[in-house]
Order: sequence, then C-alpha cells, then structure tokens
Amino acid sequence: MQSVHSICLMCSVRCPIQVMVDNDNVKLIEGNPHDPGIKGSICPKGAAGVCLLNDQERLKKPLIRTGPRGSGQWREATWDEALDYVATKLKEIKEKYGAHSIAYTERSQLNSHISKTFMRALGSPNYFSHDSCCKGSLNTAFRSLTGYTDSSVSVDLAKAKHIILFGRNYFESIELKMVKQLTSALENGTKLTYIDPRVTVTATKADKFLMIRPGTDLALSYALMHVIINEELYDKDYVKRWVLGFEELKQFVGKYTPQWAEEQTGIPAKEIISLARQASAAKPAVIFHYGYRSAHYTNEVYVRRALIMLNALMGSIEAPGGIFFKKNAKDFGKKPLNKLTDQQLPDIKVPRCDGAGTAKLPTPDPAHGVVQMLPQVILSEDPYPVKGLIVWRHDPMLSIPDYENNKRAFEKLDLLVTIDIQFSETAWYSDVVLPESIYLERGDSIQENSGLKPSLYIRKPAVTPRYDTKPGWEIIKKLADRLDIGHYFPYQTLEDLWNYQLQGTGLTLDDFAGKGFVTLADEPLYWNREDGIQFKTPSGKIEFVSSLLEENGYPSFPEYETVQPPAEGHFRLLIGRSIAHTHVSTQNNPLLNELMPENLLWINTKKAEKLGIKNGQTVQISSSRGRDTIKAHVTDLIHPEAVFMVHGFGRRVKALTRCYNKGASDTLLQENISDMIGGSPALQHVHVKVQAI
Ligand SMILES: Nc1nc2c(c(=O)[nH]1)N[C@H]1C(S)=C(S)[C@@H](COP(=O)(O)OP(=O)(O)OC[C@H]3O[C@@H](n4cnc5c(=O)[nH]c(N)nc54)[C@H](O)[C@@H]3O)O[C@H]1N2
Ligand SMILES: Nc1nc2c(c(=O)[nH]1)N[C@H]1C(S)=C(S)[C@@H](COP(=O)(O)OP(=O)(O)OC[C@H]3O[C@@H](n4cnc5c(=O)[nH]c(N)nc54)[C@H](O)[C@@H]3O)O[C@H]1N2
Ligand code: SF4
Ligand SMILES: [Mo]
Repeated sequence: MQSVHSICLMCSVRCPIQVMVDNDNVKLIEGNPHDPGIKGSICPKGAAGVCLLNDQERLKKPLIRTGPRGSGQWREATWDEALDYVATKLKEIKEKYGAHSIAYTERSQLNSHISKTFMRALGSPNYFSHDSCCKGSLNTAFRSLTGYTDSSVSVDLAKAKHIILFGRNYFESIELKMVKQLTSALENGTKLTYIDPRVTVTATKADKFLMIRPGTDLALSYALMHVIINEELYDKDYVKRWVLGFEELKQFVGKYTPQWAEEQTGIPAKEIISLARQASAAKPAVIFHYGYRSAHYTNEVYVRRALIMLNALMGSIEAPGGIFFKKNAKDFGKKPLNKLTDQQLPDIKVPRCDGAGTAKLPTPDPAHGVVQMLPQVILSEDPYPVKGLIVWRHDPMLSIPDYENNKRAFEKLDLLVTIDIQFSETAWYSDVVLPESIYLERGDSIQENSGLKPSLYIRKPAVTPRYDTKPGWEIIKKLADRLDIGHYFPYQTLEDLWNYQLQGTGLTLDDFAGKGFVTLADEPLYWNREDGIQFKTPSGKIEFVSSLLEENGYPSFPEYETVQPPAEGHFRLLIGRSIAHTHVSTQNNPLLNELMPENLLWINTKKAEKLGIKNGQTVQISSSRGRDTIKAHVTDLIHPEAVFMVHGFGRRVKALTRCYNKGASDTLLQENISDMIGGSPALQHVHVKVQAI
C-alpha cells in the first residue's frame, strides 16, 4: 500500500488528504495526518470519494450532441474531434459578434488563473465565477468596510470566548478545519449563541438558541448596536482609532430599540439586551460571525455589513479570538507563487455584459462578475449578444435561481460547452461535453493557502485515469492552442505547470514530498491593533460611512423595512446544506445517495396540521416560477413562517439514475432577484404554497 498526499475535491473546502493506494486502486481516503488543522480527520463526503473513481455513471469520453438540447442524444468523439469542434464554433462567434460574445463560468478553483488568462487572451471581459451566488454580498460588504474581499478574512474560533452565529451552520455546512476548532473551543468553555429560524445540528450544541423570524437579521443587528452604543459597551479606544462614521451610526441606531426589534424578529427584547452584554463582556475575543453563504435576501449586503460592524464595535477585528486578515507569502518577506495572470495580457475595453464594475452594477466585484445576470443578458441581448458559454466545474442551470428561465436562456446559445466529471444539468443541455479526470486521477495548480500562518498545498494524482478523460488545465491549453493563444500557457505537463508556479520562490517539488504541504511561517502574524492594521479603504479605517457605497449613491445605513409575513398557506422557502452532500455534486454518489437519497420539506407542526399534512406525506410545493413534489418533515423545530429544504435534489437528468427525480428542486421554485448593491441573488426571497396531494 502506498500513501499519496493530496487535496480533497468532494467539496471546495480543499481539506488535505492522504489517499491509500494499492495496485492503482484507491482503498481508503483519510485526512492528511501531518496537517495541524485536520489531524487526519475526514468528512463523509471526503471518504465517499472512493466510490466516485469507478462510478459507471461518470462522463467517460468527449460527447457531441446529436439530438435536440436536453434529449440525451450524443455521439462519442475523440478529444481532437471535440476540441476542433469547439474551437471552430468559438472562432465563428468571435468573427460574427466579437470575442466579448463568449462568456465563461466556473466554480472558483485552483486553476482559476488559467481560466482568467484564457478569457483575457481571447479578448473577452466575461469571465464569471460562482462567487456571486454564494457570497457576493459578503464580498461587497467587506470591501465597503475594510477594502478587502471576504476571502482575505477568517475567524479565530479556537481563541474566541463567545461566538455568535447568524445561521452559520458549522456542524452541517462544514469546513473541516473550522469544525475541529469550534469543537475544541466549545470543550474549553467558549460560549456559543446560535440564531436561525430552524433548529440545526449547530443549534443543538449552542449555549443559547434564538429562533428568529426569517429575513429579520438586520433588525436584530441594529438593536444589538443600539444596546452596545447606548450602554457604552463598545471598545472605545479601538473605535476611536479605527472607525470612520461612529457618530453617524450612533445617531442612526438611536430609534432601533430592543423592544422594536422584538416585534420584528420575534426574539424577546431581554434576550437581545443580554446577548449584547454577554458578547461585550468577552471582547475583544468575540466573533459576530459574518456568515458564509450570503445569498438570502435583497438587503443582504447590509445584513453582512451590520455583522462586520458589530465586530468593529467589539474591537475584535485583528484581535486573537476575533476576525483576522489572512496573511500571505509577501507578509513574511517571501515571493508568492507565479500565476499565469501575472503575464502581460491584452487589455479589454468592452464592458462586462452583466454590468459589474460599470454604472449599472458599480459595487459588486467585477473580478467574479454577477453570474445570475447571465440568463437575462443572453435572453435580452442587452448590452450585446452573448452566444457562446464555456462552463468548467460549475452547474449554472441549477446554481442560478429559476431553472426554467435558465433553460430558455441556454437554449438560445450558439455554443454551450461543459467540462465536468458527470452529467450536470448544464452538461445535459450542452453542445459539447468534455470529461475531466477526477481529483484522484489528476493534479492541479499548487494551492496558496493564506492565513495567520500561510502555507502551500499540492493536489497530486493518486491513480491513473479510469476513462478517456483529461485534467482541465490541459483541456484549456489544448483549446488555447487551437485559438492561437497557446503561448499564454507555457506548460506541457503537470510538472511544467508546478515548476512555473514555483519559479523564484526558492522552493522545489521535493519540498512537498513527505507531508504534501510547505509551511511558510512558524508563528501566526497579527497586525498591531494600535497602529498596524492595514485597512485598504481610502481613509485607512473601517468605513461605517462607506466611500464605496456613498460614492455610488447608496446609503451606508438604510432604514429598516419591515418583513411582511407570507399569506395564509404560503411560506418563505429557506434552503441550506446537509452533512451528506455538496451542493449539486454528490447526489448520485452511491455511498452518499444511500446516506441521504432525497430531500424533505421541513414544515412547522401547527401549520402542517392546519393544511392537513402528515409527517412523511408527499406534498406539492409551488411558486410563481414552478412546482415540484416532496415528502413533508413535520416538526416543531422550524419557524411557522418558513419551510426548509436541502439544495441539490429534484434532478432532471436521466443519466444519473440514482438521484433522478428524487426530492424537489429549490432552483425550480426560486425567482432570479438580486441584492443589486451586494451582488448576490436573494435565494430566499420566494414565497411558496404548500398543499397536501
Ligand atoms: N438554487 C440554489 N442556488 C445556489 C445555492 C443554493 O443553495 N440554491 N447555493 C449557492 C452556493 S452557496 C454555491 S457555493 C454555488 C455552488 O454552485 P456550483 O459550483 O454549481 O455547485 P457544485 O455542486 O459545487 O459543483 C458544480 C459542478 O462541478 C462538478 N464537479 C465536481 N468536481 C469536479 C471536477 O473535479 N472537475 C469538473 N470539471 N467538474 C467537477 C459537479 O459535477 C457539478 O456539476 O451554488 C449557489 N447557488
Ligand atoms: N456538507 C456541506 N458543507 C458545505 C457545503 C456543502 O455543499 N455541503 N458548501 C460550502 C459552501 S460553498 C457554503 S456557501 C457553506 C454554507 O454555509 P452556511 O451559510 O452556514 O450554510 P447554509 O446551509 O447555506 O445556510 C445555513 C442556515 O441559514 C439558515 N437561515 C435561513 N434563513 C435565515 C435567516 O433569515 N436568518 C438566519 N439567521 N438564518 C437563516 C438556514 O436555516 C440554514 O440552517 O457551506 C460550505 N460547507
Ligand atoms: S469538507 Fe469534506 S468534502 Fe469538503 S474538502 Fe473537506 S473532506 Fe473533502
Ligand atoms: Mo457557497
């Protein structure tokens, strides 16, 4: 038995793993025992990677569509044939409409520097990532307050004395390293307050659970700020040194009393006062967690801003046990990895088709784009036609709300190409499907892991590919060669790519042998809270009054708008993750499918009784966008205004036989409505009707 150190890709958290290999077969996947954060542990999805390898329902060969879109009629092709076909079509689109009529979307990944280079070299501004649909509004909130994106920030759970989670469901929507930190913090006496309209697994581990009316977190945050400022519970020195706009906030929250918030949120005023006092007693080692998925409501950017501002009031930004800025190689005087995007690339003058970074959508991050705008852009051809779409490791058909609308849009494309490992819903509607080797069969670009102690990790192939598949970095390179932009990709092999990245860093591939990673620092680095925090805002401070927002005509503190309860027989549709599945990736995995074969609709006991719905009964769920059926899970553990389902089910692709038609699809029911300031879709804006059938 041989052990290979690599990086998991059963979800995008990228835990370091140790793959046990015998005779070119994977016997076991464990956490990398050398990694100080993971210490050998693995989650159920990570362990289930074993049965992805030999899965007969994976994509096995390049495919070219022969029947109507979505009919499942394909012919197998050689790689040369499939890539020639794609290149010819791309050239045609470029000639007829211009390069900007080609868009590209992916789940942000280790090879994103390759994707971005491909688009720049091609001459199109329309590179998208999934980011807006996950945490775009959090990104904008952080930039508006600190000048940094959310991906430059993390939380020091291990040293915190009190952690307050607003629906950050750590124990089901997991990041393994953070779960380990949180578990040990709780064992050491850290207080946990959990706020959700639903009793999650994380709620069961909390010292205090507060069931909040869905969509009212901003009211709660305003009232917490009110108490903290009124009772002078904030860190005065820190606020004086680092905060711009404290007096304006003080004025603003004056009217948002705990009594007022009780009416909005359903959380008793005395609980709000007590939370503000308890949190302040722990400062600065206190975390008001700013959340992970931040694609819930149309006021999302302000919810996230309020949560980050609470941390600033606690003085916990850049304090041990608080929020910290991730440090990278440069902060330790070392050269970072080279990226293909460091090259001199063509300048692109045409604006993005979604309007990100232009007067249309000035505040969302143009580096990621606002991918949920794509269907509308394709359908309306405004500001210009988008005719070609390349999709890599992303399923926009299911990950952008309003499935039927997405389908209509994708049907209008001249070319849809998907690089995936299995039939995603987008692949099913594509013209060409290019099968990627799975993470156990391939290597990828080296990972730069920033943090208090930055490090580098490497994904290495553990076994040889089972089918006629290729790694994505090779697919893009081969496509680039056919489009005469191959010279921007100066590698032939995986080793070439790694060596390109490592050039000038003083490190070699040998440094990764043994453990699978390289640590770039011995001690954690915090900036000095008195004078050393390097905020990147124009003022160099935490901008409560935000130049990013105000300069674009948006208020820094919007008045609270009351959330109206749904009509009789209707509910707000909440969504989330389960420990057993990754978004839309794992529902067909034999092991994980057995663990959780379908999703259920959580509905409050009293409401269910009124509608004549019994536990386990199949119900119809409908919205303005579509309808589906699902089994009811009748429970006291959810707020009566809401129903809840796990995302990723209700699949329509027949080729995935294990998950085909099991449970219901949230995407089918959701409206494509966004927080236009933050950039995220309001995935939980929709009200649904639930009926016994
Ligand atoms: N309706 C709705 N939309 C949502 C959400 C929701 O809850 N509901 N959640 C949002 C959030 S938080 C996120 S992060 C996004 C996630 O959105 P996506 O990124 O679309 O979802 P994933 O399930 O991570 O993966 C997408 C595709 O990657 C493929 N894949 C997995 N491994 C590989 C690989 O090694 N190579 C290749 N080429 N493909 C691979 C999978 O088969 C799958 O088809 O969705 C967002 N959109
Ligand atoms: N097992 C597993 N783990 C994952 C992932 C996965 O697919 N599977 N994906 C990863 C990714 S990309 C992401 S973005 C994260 C998501 O991590 P989280 O953001 O923690 O998780 P979600 O499951 O999207 O939503 C969490 C909770 O929000 C609650 N909620 C809904 N509405 C409200 C509200 O109005 N107020 C409050 N306070 N709570 C509300 C829901 O009931 C749900 O329990 O998980 C990551 N970890
Ligand atoms: S959380 Fe689980 S599935 Fe995700 S990377 Fe880590 S081990 Fe893999
Ligand atoms: Mo996400």
